Amino acid sequence: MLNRRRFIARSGYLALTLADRSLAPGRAWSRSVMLPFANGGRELVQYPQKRPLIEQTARPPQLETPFEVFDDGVITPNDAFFVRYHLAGIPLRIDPDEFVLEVVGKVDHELSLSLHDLKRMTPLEVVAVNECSGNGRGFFEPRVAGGQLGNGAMGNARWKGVSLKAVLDQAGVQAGAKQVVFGGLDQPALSTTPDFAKALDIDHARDGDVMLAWSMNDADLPWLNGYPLRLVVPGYYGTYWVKHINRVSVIDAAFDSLWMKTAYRVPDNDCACVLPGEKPDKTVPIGRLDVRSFITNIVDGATIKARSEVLVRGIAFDGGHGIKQVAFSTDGGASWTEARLGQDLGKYSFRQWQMMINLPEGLHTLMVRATSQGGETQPLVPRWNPSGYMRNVVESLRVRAA
Ligand SMILES: Nc1nc2c(c(=O)[nH]1)N[C@H]1C(S)=C(S)[C@@H](COP(=O)(O)O)O[C@H]1N2
Ligand SMILES: [Mo]
Repeated sequence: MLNRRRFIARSGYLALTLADRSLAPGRAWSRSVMLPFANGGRELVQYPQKRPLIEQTARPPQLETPFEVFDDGVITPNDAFFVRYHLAGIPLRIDPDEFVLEVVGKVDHELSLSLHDLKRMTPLEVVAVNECSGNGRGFFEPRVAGGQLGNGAMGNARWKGVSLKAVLDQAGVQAGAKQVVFGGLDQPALSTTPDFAKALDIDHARDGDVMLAWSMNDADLPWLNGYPLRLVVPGYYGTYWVKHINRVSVIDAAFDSLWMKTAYRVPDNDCACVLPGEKPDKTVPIGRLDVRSFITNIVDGATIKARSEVLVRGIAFDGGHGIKQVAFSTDGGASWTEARLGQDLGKYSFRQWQMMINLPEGLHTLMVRATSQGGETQPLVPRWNPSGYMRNVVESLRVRAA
């Protein structure tokens, strides 16, 4: 079934062949899913190194994780991890022995580092959530333009690499440096489209947490998640996590590009929101993940056993303070009980929680609401912005106890 999309790995040389899927014959495992909003029908498709995932677009491949995966464990498996690209020209051949990362710009010594060079430096590991800014965009009311994602454009992994600070220190950042710009191997299909590049302020780039990662969950990065090297920006939206990164450029001005100045901006206010349908006066680049929580083992509309102990569990995360509390309601938010938190894998990770409930026969609304160590909590009413970013309204599910 993968003969049209082959993954070739031999003697250290890797190449990915993605089929022209419009010509592909029917797929044996062909299944589809219905995301819970209008026009939510999606196909499941299988790419190299991936299990069947929800197809958002084919060119470039954009794949969403089926939500039930988040109930399997606190770490998202590599083959289930979502995939987001902007440009159709994704790299199809990469030789890890030839690959180099260039460090250029306002530095004392420009560097050209091989994977081997990077792997000789002091390694760093972190468990961190990568979430797309538009995760859950399909639920916005009124609807907004952009990928109509369910809640599967997120994942939690153990990343291993080297701190960006160590690499910048080796290059010697010069006085007057303002930002660091990151570029990857993917390219626009048309020369009129700007190349995908993102920037961080110099202090953020040197905070010791931002890293150049070659490993995800103790394996090489999957091709579609940025093989052989990607930026990991713990606590920040996925847009900054540049994949196939091969260029780090230190500049003495604010980076002027579509991807910083036009796209990935949110209203410049405390809620990053405006009244539904309105336009913000002023915007800023999107930053840290807002706090969220999900029920993972029960779906909306499910029937559960009445008058018996039923286990409910899920995940919570935020932009790097760590989860302080997860509150659970079985009466539509009238009263709340604290859930039990699972193992702490660090402040950037998903945190599992669980709760026992016991409900009489009838219809009930279950709600979950997380609070971070920074005191941030989820709103009960959805916030809205024209790009459909940062959704974090309290999730609620209706169940029938019988
Ligand atoms: N090179 C490159 N890196 C990229 C992107 C891209 O289009 N090209 N998209 C970004 C966005 S918007 C997101 S949400 C994350 C998604 O990471 P993933 O595909 O590994 O899940 O990658 C980021 N890094
Ligand atoms: Mo994204």
